[in-house]
Amino acid sequence: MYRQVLHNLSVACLADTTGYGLLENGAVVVTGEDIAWVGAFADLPPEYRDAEPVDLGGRLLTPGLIDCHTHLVYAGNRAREFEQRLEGLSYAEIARAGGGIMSTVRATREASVDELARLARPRLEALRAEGVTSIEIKSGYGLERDAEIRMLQAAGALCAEAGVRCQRTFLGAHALPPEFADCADDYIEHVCDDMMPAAVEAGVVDAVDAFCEGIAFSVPQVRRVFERARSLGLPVKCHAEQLSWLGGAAMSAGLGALSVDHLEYLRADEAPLLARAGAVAVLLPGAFYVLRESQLPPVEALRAHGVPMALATDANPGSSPIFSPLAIMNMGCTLFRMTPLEALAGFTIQAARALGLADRIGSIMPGKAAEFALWDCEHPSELSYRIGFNPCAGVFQGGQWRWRGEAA
Ligand code: DI6
Ligand code: FE
Repeated sequence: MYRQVLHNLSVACLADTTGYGLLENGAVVVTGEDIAWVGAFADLPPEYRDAEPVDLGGRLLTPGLIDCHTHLVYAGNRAREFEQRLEGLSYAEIARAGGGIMSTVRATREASVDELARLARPRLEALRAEGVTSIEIKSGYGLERDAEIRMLQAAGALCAEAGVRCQRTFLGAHALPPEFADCADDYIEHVCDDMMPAAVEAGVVDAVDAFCEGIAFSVPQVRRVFERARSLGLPVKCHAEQLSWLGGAAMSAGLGALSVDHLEYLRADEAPLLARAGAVAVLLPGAFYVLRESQLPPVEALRAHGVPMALATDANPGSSPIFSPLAIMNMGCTLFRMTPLEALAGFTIQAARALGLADRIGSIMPGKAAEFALWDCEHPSELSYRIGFNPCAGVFQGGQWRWRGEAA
């Protein structure tokens, strides 16, 4: 099998979350698509001395970034709503008036799989230009069986064509569609008994999510969705305590959720419960920033109790029209007081845990997939430091380099 030794580089291994695991004058041996060895170049074992040398010019190598919470596939445009919020309407008021998520739903229902993939392609390219090699993409703008399936088909096709690792998440319980106005329980039954099994049958679902919120679904409704998902053998994750406290995070963690996401209104005394359940807290400072939220997630309590904290873009047309993981890392530090190490871990090893894929991706260790981002940086703290400057030189995935700026 083809073997290469990447050398003349610093490596931030992120093998655990206590430090960057920085190796100066490091080397990484790649066999096919897997990492075979990592260490100081001076210690390269004799059996790898005939591997093809690849000189990386003294740059910094990190695990490929993992964006573990996105709504990347959608049609339509919500810039007008951005203006309305600036004129004084709240996100929840716009949603209640039939705008917000429902406005994206109307456009998404009209779009074919090809059209959805075409619209999402430049968004995925923006993420990849900043080092993303794995992404989670949710449905949730179809809110009817076939439109939800089309969204997930588009997500899969888009990522397959780009060579990006993808987790597809069924988010049928994202908002109440107009066909079920005032009948939320009936819609939840439809999600559980028709939409979810059909999407699973179509082979497009890797996980199930729900929006547990006053403007969306209650804790008992989300519990029904998750119990159905578990009965189909699917992992669950939850949009919880974003705009208010309902207790969705604790309920989800109790059902073994991979992650609970947003969490601005999580109570500090719930952190031990998340820690015990092993749920990852996925923090989304982009939505916090765009919605001009003032309630901070209880980061200190999460840290103190050892709850793994991931970061993600939440890329979506409403609350987080942000396609820059580096900007999100900066926001994690500036707005949420995370450290640059927590921010990088949040986009690598902790994000891998949030997807249930930590045995395969998220750190540079022998046996894991060889999926890297290469940076013109001297130190990993630089990745959280700037806004609007992209030092990514390229990504390595599927056994090959994609240099930034080179045609795909
Ligand atoms: N919370 C969010 O921030 C996104 N979905 C959700 O449940 C927003 C989706 C949108 O506004 O289109
Ligand atoms: Fe979201």
